[in-house]
Amino acid sequence: MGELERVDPEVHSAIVAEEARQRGVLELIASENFASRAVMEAAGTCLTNKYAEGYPGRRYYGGCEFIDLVEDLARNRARALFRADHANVQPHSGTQANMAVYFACLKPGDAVLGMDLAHGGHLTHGSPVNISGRYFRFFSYGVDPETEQVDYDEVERLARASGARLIVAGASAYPRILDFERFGRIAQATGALLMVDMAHIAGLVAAGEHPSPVPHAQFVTSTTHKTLRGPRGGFILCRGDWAQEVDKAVFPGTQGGPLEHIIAAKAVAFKEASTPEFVAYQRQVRANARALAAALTDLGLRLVAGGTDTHLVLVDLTPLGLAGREAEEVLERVGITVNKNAIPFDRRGPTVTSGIRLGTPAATTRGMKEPEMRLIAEFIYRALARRDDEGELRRLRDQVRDLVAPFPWPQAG
Ligand code: DSN
Repeated sequence: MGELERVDPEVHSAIVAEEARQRGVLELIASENFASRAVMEAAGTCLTNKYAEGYPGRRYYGGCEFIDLVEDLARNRARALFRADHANVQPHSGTQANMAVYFACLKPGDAVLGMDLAHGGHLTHGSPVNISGRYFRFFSYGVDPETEQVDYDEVERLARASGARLIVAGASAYPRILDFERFGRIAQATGALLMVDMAHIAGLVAAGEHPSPVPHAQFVTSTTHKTLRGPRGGFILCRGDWAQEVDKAVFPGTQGGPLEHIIAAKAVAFKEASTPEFVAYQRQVRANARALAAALTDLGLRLVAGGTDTHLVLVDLTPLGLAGREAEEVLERVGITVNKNAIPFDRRGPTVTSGIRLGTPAATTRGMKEPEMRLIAEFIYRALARRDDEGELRRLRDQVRDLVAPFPWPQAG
């Protein structure tokens, strides 16, 4: 019996059950992944015991010799991986990273232009229910109704009309390449700063599978746990002339003690992301998303923006007469985990939605390739089209179990 099981059997059994769930289902949530054993080991260490407010060499606590080593490794690896002037690896999450950049370069009430959450943006890009939308005057751009892709002329028009001090680019449900070079030109032409939130695509960027925002933006924020496949957390890259402001905005501006065990795990993830194996993995993530998109389209489903260039696919369920919430529930019953997601110009609210978002990072980590993607598309279609047929749903649950069983779960000890 392990120590956790002895001390706290309730937490232990919930963790064991969650592990069985992760192993036994097909994980298609676009923002999830399976971190490696090495990342998990680093996260579960004595570094959790240490207070280290401040930065390497300038801490408010004694005993930081080894903590400094770890944080320097993480910072230097992040800078090298993304070819950035400066990295801050302390943000506890993507939201914290975004808040710190706002705190570094804006005053309350400043005008900011970000992507509409309902068109694929993120809560922290100015949603009225988020602190970003409460403290700053956010204006939103969306996608073109025809192409369902960002209309850059419209972004430029809105940037001028709003007098935005900051433009925020980046999305959580946008399946096409974002043109960061164009965003950079718009920011320059309108006198705005540019922040790119690359949380979803950071792994693709690291591997050269998506153009990098770093040369075009003063600030790049990210999480570490999505395509990048590290521990749950965030980080910020910025130009050298913003380094001090960004560091001050993270600590003491918006956070206290950094989570050094998680920073150690981030360092491991940045190291893993600089290997040829990681580049091959990201290539397969995209190839799988394209295969999934093509198979879903062949089965008659409509995809937002006509397909994908990235790791995710957004399915419009309107032609099936189905809401996203219902589809998420049906798919969960057959062992396929997805999330309901608004589609552009959605007529349903955010807790119901007309779409589902599918992503390939986790399934690709388990080793799945194009043939599995074609099967997955067929399973999804059958589950949605025959959602009232209990026998078919039972058969599909067995087929999903058989599909995932031979693919190793990377965290197996
Ligand atoms: N909640 C994340 C996602 O699922 O995309 C973004 O923060």
